[in-house]
Amino acid sequence: HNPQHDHGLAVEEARPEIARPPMYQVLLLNDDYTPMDFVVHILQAFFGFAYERAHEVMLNVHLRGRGVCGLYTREVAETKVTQVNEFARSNHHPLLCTMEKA
Ligand code: TYC
Repeated sequence: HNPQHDHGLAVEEARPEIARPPMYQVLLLNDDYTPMDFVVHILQAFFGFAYERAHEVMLNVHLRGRGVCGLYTREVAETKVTQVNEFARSNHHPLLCTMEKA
């Protein structure tokens, strides 16, 4: 009831901590055909990297085979993966975007 009318007894409700949600890494996979400039554009448009950092991340994927583009909750990660793969396909590139639990 109204805490103003309580006297001497605890008035604070328990406030259980909300668990942090599981996080997912969104990854780009290398391939031999997708143009480097297209991957740089993806990293800027979908993952918020500035041009110079996007170029570094692209080169890292090119050289190492795969690379992390960002860390998101499950639904946001799923949306990124779907949007990137649809955008790549609509531009006739084989680029693959995937996600993994962090
Ligand atoms: N390997 C591609 C090329 O040489 C470039 C590339 C980079 C492709 C990153 C995909 O996720 C990728 N044109």
